[in-house]
Amino acid sequence: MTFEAVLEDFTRTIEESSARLLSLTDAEAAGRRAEGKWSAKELVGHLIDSASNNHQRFVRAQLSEDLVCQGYAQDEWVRAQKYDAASWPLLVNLWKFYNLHLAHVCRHAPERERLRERRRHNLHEVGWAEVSPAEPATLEHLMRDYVGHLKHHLRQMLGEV
Ligand code: NI
Repeated sequence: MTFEAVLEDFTRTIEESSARLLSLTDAEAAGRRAEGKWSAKELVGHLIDSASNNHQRFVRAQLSEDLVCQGYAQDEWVRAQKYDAASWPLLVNLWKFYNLHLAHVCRHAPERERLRERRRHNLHEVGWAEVSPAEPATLEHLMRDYVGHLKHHLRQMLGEV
């Protein structure tokens, strides 16, 4: 898939999924599918954390030589922010508009930065899909990986997206 097609799909996914998520009631979104699993509120919270961390990465990568990114302890982040006690429409809308901005950031990253090969990276540690530390990585790779992770969690919540 071309990068342009990835971004079109990303934008359509944000619009369609946010509408479907907003049709859940607050109680439905707070309910757990299984003991120890995240509720929909916590999953969207996790996606907000992913958006905010990757926002930093997408911008910082354009201003630095390497692609060494800070990680975050995802379960602790979800717990610390009490996503279960947050308003469902607020969470979904925050997720939606944050991601529409990220689509804008991805679309406008200069191609030379987006495709520049970076020998020093830690995508094998912070990325969602497997990447070899021995191979150079690009910012586009990180952006595609971000969208892949987002769609993976939406499938958990909504089925096929
Ligand atoms: Ni995740």
